[in-house]
Amino acid sequence: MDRTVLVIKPDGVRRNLIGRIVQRFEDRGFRIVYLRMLEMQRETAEEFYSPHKDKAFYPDLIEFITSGPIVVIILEGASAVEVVRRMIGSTNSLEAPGGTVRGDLGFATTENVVHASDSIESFERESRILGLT
Ligand code: 3AN
Repeated sequence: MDRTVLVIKPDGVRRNLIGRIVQRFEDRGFRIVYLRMLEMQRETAEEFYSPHKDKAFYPDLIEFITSGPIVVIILEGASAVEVVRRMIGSTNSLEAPGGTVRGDLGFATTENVVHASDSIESFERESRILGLT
């Protein structure tokens, strides 16, 4: 069994989508092994998104992710990283296919409802930064 980090971003929380998002992953067969609502501190956000620090959208991204509560979840299941990435859809919600979280619930790129680890290494890195391990 693999594990992955799923984050419901501030737009998802503000729009009262927590239940519906979590439901999708439970319905698919994932087990929730950790779930917590928290506010990401600026320092944590900067470390979390450090791979993007030279991108033009980085300041907006930091502003956005620290703009309100988020929900941090660890999901466990077969090929969790790959399957959850497929279930959230592409970064730009407008291009994400129907049936994915972003395709069904999102309409922007920075404010794209959820984050999920894109590799086992990212899962380990994000777990460490978020203080989950
Ligand atoms: P993903 O979340 O699909 O793995 P990443 O890791 O490439 O996407 O980007 C991290 C976050 O940065 C995205 N979730 C999104 O909020 C924001 N982002 C990525 N690319 C762009 C972009 N071209 N314009 C605005 N925001 C972006």
